[in-house]
Formats: sequence, structure tokens, C-alpha cells
Amino acid sequence: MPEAIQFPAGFLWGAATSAYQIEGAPLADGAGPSIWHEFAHTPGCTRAGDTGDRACDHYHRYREDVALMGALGLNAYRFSVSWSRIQPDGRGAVNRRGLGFYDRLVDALLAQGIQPMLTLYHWDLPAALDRRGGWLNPDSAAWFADYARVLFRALDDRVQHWVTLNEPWVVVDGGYLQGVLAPGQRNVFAAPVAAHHLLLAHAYAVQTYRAEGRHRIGLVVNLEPKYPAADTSADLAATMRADAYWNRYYLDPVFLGAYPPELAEIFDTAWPKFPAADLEQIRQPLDFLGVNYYSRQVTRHDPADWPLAAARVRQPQQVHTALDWEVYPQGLTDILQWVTSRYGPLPLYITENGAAFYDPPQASEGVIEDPLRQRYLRDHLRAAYAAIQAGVDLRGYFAWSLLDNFEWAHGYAPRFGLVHVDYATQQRTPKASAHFYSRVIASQGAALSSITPP
Ligand code: IFM
Repeated sequence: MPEAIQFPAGFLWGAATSAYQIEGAPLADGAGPSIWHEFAHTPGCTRAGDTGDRACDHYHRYREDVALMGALGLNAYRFSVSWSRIQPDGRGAVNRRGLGFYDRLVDALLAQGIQPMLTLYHWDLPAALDRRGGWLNPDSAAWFADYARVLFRALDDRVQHWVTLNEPWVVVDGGYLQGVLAPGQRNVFAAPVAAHHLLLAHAYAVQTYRAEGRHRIGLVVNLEPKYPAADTSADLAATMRADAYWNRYYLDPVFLGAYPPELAEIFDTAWPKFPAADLEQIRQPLDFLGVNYYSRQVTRHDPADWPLAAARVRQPQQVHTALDWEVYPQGLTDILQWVTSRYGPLPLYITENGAAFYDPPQASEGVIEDPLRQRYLRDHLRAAYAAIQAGVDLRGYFAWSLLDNFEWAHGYAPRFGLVHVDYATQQRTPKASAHFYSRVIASQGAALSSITPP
């Protein structure tokens, strides 16, 4: 166990959410529908037909939620903006009432001493743009930059951390390759095109920010370290393919100006020839990188797996979350060190980390014990600290998530929140893990050495 933990001064202690997962009221005040509104309202797409229509009603209760963050001692909050609240048709006219919501949210955060980290795109593309092909349309990068400019002009006087895209890997894998997330396409020829346009959209937004903004902008990726199941050439090659697809697909173009060579092998005839000028453009210097970390993958060669021929080997001796994700804190240290060594020493944030567990029933009124989540938090924060000690320039940690919320195709069943939400009454109750996190924050991490969750 590490001793005398003390995170650096200025470290951001936050929690993260996203618009469609918590806001509710998706069509309020002139907003247009998003692809997630349409996907969730299509029978069979989400568990039990759950939708984000009400979610945590954060659109109406944001002041209460910000007060809760203040009470827990957070000094940062990562949230996303719903594009179709700002531009109901995805392009052109700006809806001032939609913008007003985020304007008030930012002011409320700053009044509590909480730094906003704003994500421009967390999966909820305006449905009107999907009608035009969505991320498959080469104009999508310019649409995104225009939308981003509206927000830079409105909020950069108060927002110091901007994120272009959240987890482009999930957007493409779930939305265009496997068809399990909006917009629900399952097309191996479409997926690499959508990925390329997302990367261009990211780059155009960064370029726009350099002209309009005066703070910091970065990208958020989900990373999952890959370890070979056995020291055989087949498993080692499978591990490299999985690593290329999950971890290097977006980072290599952004930082090195080239796609990983394994992608042409994985996509085979579906892999297009991309213009060299696009890759030059995608390589825009960033102010920081956000890493979302949940688990690792022990990988073996498996010809039945599509498209990687690389399967996950379950580790039965390990704790798994309610979504069956292996809990593996060491992977967080490993992946942060890997990013630093492969892409250079750049400021990093852990922009998401957390776990869905089945919380035990409330023992008494207002008390929700969640020992597994407390332990998860403790062990991952220790792993983050180990990365700092190993030389990683880690500037902050955002727990996923502040509130229990809409977990996409899984609906409301998995609960990731530090704060329990009773969806019938919308009552918020901080779980024991929230109180634990509070103590960690108040002691700048020192409590991680001494507090042992049950
Ligand atoms: O809920 C999601 C979030 O929207 C993106 N990252 C992973 C989380 C847990 O699945």
C-alpha cells in the first residue's frame, strides 16, 4: 500500500456526467431531437424501452445538483452539451434558450468554486444531421466546428477546459459497426469512414478554438490495456490487433499523424485510402488528453471473434462489476504510463473512472452502503497516484458518475452514481462512496492511505 499519499496542489477532483444520460426534457425550450432520442424511442433498442425523457431531471434540478457537488467538496465537474439544444437542426440558427441552460449551469458551478470541463460531443448527434448521413457525411467536420464556435464564443470567458469528443471509439464501434448504440448501423464499410470524419471534426474544432479561445482544449478517449493470455505468437498478434483497434486507432492519428498499420488488416477490403492531407490536419497539438478507464482485456487469438479475431479471456478469480467488467486498478497505472511514453509527456486527466454495482438495500433511512464502489474508488485513486509517482503528468480525476443515470442501451439498470437517484421521486442520496470521496478530497488524497473501506 502506498504511504503518505498527497496529490499535487491544483489537482482537479471532479465527477463526470453527460447530457442525454442525466438532463431529461430532451425537447424542452426549442431543442431538436438527437439520435439518442430516436434510438431510445425505437422498440427493442434499449433495455425495457428505457429512454432519456426524464433521466435525472437535471435540466430542472441543476441548482440542487451543483449544491450537492459543493457539499461533497468537488472542485471540478465534467459535463456535456446537447448539440440539438444549441442548434435544433444541427446547423444554422442558434437556439438561445438552449444555450441559456448551459450558461446558467456554468455560472452556478463557478459560484460554488467548481471548475467546469465542457465536452462538446458525448454521442447525441442532432437527428437532423443523421438524416444527412451523420458522421458519414464529409461535411460533418465543418458542422461540428460551427457548433463548437457558438459555444466557444458564449462560454470561453468562463470555461477553462474544453473537450471535443467523448470516446470516438464507442461512437464508431457501437453506433456504426456493431449497431448496439445510436444511430444503430452495422456496417463494416461505414465504420472507418465515420471514425475518420470524427477525427477531422475534432481537428476542425481544435483549429477553431485556436482562433477563438484562450484556455485549453483536448480529446477524451476510452483506453483499455491489452495483455496476452499466453506467450504465443498467435496471442501476441491478437493482443496487438486489439490494442491497435481500441487504444491506438484515435491517438496515433492525433499525435503521430498516421493510423496504426493493423487497421488495414482488421478492416481488410473495407479500409479506405485516406488522403495524406487529412492526416496532417488531424494532427493538431492538444493542451491535454482525457483518459476514461474502466477495465483491461486479457486477450487470446480467436478466429470466431469479429472483426479482430481477438477475444477477451474472463478472469474468474477477479471481482467483476454489474456489467461484468473486470476490476483491475493496475491497468490504470499501466495505461497512463503507456500514453506518456508513446505520445510524450502531456497533461493528462482521468476523465472517467467508476463502476456499476448492485447496491445493497438501504439499511436505514438515508444511508446507502456501497462497499464495492468505495473499494473500487480507493484502489483506482491509489493506482492514479502510483502513475504520478512514476512521472505521469496527471492533473485531475473525474469519477463516473456523479449520479445514477441512463446507461445507454442498458437503460437505468446499472447504477454508476456516487449519488443514488430514486427515479420515481428524483430524490438524491449520496452513497457511502460519495462520503468516502469527500474525505479523500478534503485530505488531498491522504485519506487513501489510512481509510480502509469495508
Ligand atoms: O456511461 C458511460 C459514459 O457515457 C461513457 N463512458 C463509459 C460510461 C459507462 O459505461
